[in-house]
Amino acid sequence: MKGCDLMAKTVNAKKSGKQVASEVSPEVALIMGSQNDLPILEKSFTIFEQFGIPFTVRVMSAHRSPDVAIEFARNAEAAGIKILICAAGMAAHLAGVTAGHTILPVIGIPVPSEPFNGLDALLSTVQMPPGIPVGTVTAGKAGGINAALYAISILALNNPELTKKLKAYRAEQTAQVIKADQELNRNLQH
Ligand code: RP5
Repeated sequence: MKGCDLMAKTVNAKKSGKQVASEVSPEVALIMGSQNDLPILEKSFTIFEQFGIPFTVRVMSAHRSPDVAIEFARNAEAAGIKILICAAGMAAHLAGVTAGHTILPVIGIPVPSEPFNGLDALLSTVQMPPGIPVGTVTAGKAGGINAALYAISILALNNPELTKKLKAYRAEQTAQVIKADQELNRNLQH
């Protein structure tokens, strides 16, 4: 999957193994502060594709293109977006600035970078002043996965079909751990 091909495109659920452009309105907006943050958000793409959630992907910086980021946040609700996910590194203000311009839930993913390995982005994202919350997830690629799953759990509140898929996802995950445990013990006995 080439990130630049995806920028500013609305994509829908995986069909026949391919992401497809869609007329369906995106439910989730995935925003990254730099295209260098793409490897983190690609983890979210995979989860949303798996669950059939339409999403849009943008590169918008709170610092380098602040007007674009703010305009997007202001218009998101009217555009039918339900949740925004923001991935940014260093002095990561993208999620906070976005949250300041919309009442929609905003999930922040801190992106690790030199020299502080994401601690800077974590604190910048999570330490919001009272009144403007950002739901902050794990830094890095695990955060890409968890941000998507967290967004899906919010969307599932009003979507029984999605709830079913989420429960199946968890059950499969549990089955994999149990299988790994059994295999490990089988191997150790030999
Ligand atoms: C942040 O600054 C971006 O989210 C990125 O993680 C970091 C560095 O940006 P680049 O110099 O890699 O574009 O705004």
